Amino acid sequence: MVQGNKAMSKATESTVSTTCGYCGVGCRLEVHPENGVIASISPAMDGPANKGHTCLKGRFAHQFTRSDERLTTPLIREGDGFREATWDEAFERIVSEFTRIKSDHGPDAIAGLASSRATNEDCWAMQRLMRAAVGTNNIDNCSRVCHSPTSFALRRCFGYSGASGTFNDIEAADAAILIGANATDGHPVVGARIKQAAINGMKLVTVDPRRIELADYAELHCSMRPGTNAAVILGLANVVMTEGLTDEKFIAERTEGYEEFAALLAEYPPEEVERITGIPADDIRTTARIYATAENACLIWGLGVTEQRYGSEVVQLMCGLAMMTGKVGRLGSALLPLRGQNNVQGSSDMGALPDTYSGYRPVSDEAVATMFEERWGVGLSREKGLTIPKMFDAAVAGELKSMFIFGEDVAQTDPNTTHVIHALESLEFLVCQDIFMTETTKYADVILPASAFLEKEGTFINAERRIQHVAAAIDPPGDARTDFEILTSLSAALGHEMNLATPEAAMEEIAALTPEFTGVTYERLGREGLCWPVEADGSDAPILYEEKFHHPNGLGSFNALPYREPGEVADEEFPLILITGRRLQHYNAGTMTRRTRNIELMESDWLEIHPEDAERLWINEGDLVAVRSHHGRIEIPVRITDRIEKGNVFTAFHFPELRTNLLVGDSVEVNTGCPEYKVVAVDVRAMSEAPSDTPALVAAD
Ligand SMILES: Nc1nc2c(c(=O)[nH]1)N[C@H]1C(S)=C(S)[C@@H](COP(=O)(O)OP(=O)(O)OC[C@H]3O[C@@H](n4cnc5c(=O)[nH]c(N)nc54)[C@H](O)[C@@H]3O)O[C@H]1N2
Ligand SMILES: Nc1nc2c(c(=O)[nH]1)N[C@H]1C(S)=C(S)[C@@H](COP(=O)(O)OP(=O)(O)OC[C@H]3O[C@@H](n4cnc5c(=O)[nH]c(N)nc54)[C@H](O)[C@@H]3O)O[C@H]1N2
Ligand code: SF4
Ligand SMILES: [Mo]
Repeated sequence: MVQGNKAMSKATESTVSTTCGYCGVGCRLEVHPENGVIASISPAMDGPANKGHTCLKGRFAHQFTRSDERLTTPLIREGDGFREATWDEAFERIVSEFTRIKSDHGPDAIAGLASSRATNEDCWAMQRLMRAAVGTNNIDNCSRVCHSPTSFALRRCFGYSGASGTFNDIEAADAAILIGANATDGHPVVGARIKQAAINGMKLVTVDPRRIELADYAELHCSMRPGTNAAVILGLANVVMTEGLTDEKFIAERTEGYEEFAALLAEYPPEEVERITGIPADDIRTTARIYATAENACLIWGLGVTEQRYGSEVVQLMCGLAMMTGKVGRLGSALLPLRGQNNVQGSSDMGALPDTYSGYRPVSDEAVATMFEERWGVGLSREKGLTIPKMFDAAVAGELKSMFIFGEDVAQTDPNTTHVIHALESLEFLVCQDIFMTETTKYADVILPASAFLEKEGTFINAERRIQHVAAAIDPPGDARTDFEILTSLSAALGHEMNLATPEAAMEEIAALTPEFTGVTYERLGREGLCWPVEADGSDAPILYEEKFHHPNGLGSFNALPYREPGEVADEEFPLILITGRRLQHYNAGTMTRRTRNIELMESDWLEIHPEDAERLWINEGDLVAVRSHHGRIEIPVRITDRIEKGNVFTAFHFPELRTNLLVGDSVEVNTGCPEYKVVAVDVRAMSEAPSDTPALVAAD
């Protein structure tokens, strides 16, 4: 397969059409390699999500591919460091350790993480490796810490785990509510589409505790207390109900459970919602009217909704709001979760999850499990595996002995760094497969050098459920191999030969075993891609639920879920709420963007604080401050801005040296285990005033 890739990239020295490997927008790119390196990248004019545009990451952040710091050879731990090794040595080590751990403790003492940065075919191989070669359902991906609440809620209310429409709904909508998503930074090309639509007359309402850039283009910005989204949605639905703005026909013919939902709404009049959320009652009324009276309107959301203690409940309430107004199932009326990583939709669709096979079919489903057993020729576990937070707990408890972490930097990006590092240190054997050394690889026993998206073939699925082709433009550096080759050959070394010679063969298997992918072939994907479910004849589904929901009775379900307080609240000792999120210039762990010229645009991070809080705390612009939470302490310079509300502070998590996630605790979403990254009670002090010690921390625990 490596040879296949090499041959392919040499054969196409001119232009290679592919899909961006950063965010879930899924921009199509034209890559121009020259002499084996990437000379430039331009946007594909016919890219369905980007229509001739890109952001600064997709277009310019490719120099990381030729960074001197790329991993180019397998590494094996030796003392405090690593020594270079051959692929055979690295594989032998993994096989002998996995075999030992399996025979001593059983296969469930091993767990794997699949990379949502990698392709569907890579993630397919990874979940198959864990299930069939190792024998466990301990497999998860970063959707856990991201939009798993969205997936849970959409399946429960509507049936499918994915947006109900595409980004084309934005231009077709007369109104939109953007809640908990900072699209101009996180999904810049979609942010630009929302901006343009607003300029062209779409009525936009933004709901966010920060005055995000898109608030400047909105009809109304609702600034709210973090963690109170449920009350906001219940308030909007209350107004819709009391003002008679419901779509009675839609409710009667297409849904169930409305009576109970309506009964709950009576408890959330706008004045009560103002008390909980801080949004003026009249703004709740205005927002509800804008949404409900528009002929077509969209609900668009991000992590401000999901990375919360009750995130999956809020998404269910949003489904209720859409159904009671009949705003789902047609062009311009869509529910659009802005999925994060380039392939987080796909890695989950592929079944890189502890409880489901591809297409979200439970591992306990006898018929499904038997079908996989027949195809793969092995017995498969019917037991649900561990989610990411549970893996770390099990490692600390001594029950989980080994992890295989493929393309995730958990020691930087997962919450409560102290606990994560304790977990990684507790493992007997850790394998990492990445393109760079990371915070996580520091704890590895074996490191496998892999390839980035510009160096391999496969497919990604964007936030529109759109399956798009990914092509290799250059070769992997040194002895690095494609993720697909590593995973399939490691599986064979572990005794399970997958017989998947190429990523395309993997897609054939995915299509054969997964109803939503039945009609998918590389040829059919073409330049436009296909939005799953794809029928046998190749027809796809940009708009879901036109006639019925994907439930056995065809009905959408309302769920009556009350507002509940977030897991952490400010108190005397920790009087401010820290919100974490993203910056335009950098991407998640930052391993890639920090190794491009984006670093010149943003060298490090800062803490945003409101002018009145800064004054009260004797803090000036640029001062270094100490930020302390129940869980840890960091130091960071401040920027004073009135884009953040009094009482809140904000920073991102792209710079390992700042260690933001030391501050975040163990509070997770009730149904899915998604961390509550968005609400952390903290204390901020000028360094001169700050207690520098741990004693205060111990006392707080
Ligand atoms: N440049 C860049 N782009 C990225 C990424 C990146 O790291 N950098 N990462 C990618 C990934 S993995 C993801 S998941 C997406 C995430 O994209 P977004 O979902 O847009 O991500 P965030 O910036 O984390 O959070 C969004 C907003 O939620 C708001 N918020 C916080 N608490 C609340 C609340 O209680 N209620 C409401 N309504 N809002 C709240 C924050 O103020 C913030 O503006 O971005 C993807 N794109
Ligand atoms: N405080 C705070 N923390 C957060 C969040 C937040 O809002 N606040 N958001 C969370 C969210 S939504 C997410 S999704 C996570 C993301 O967290 P991660 O998934 O850890 O972050 P990434 O930087 O996207 O990528 C992980 C690793 O994949 C490697 N990689 C990239 N491409 C490839 C490839 O093709 N193959 C291989 N083998 N490796 C590759 C990169 O070098 C990197 O080390 O962070 C979470 N952390
Ligand atoms: S918007 Fe997202 S997919 Fe498009 S170029 Fe930027 S990072 Fe890539
Ligand atoms: Mo994410």
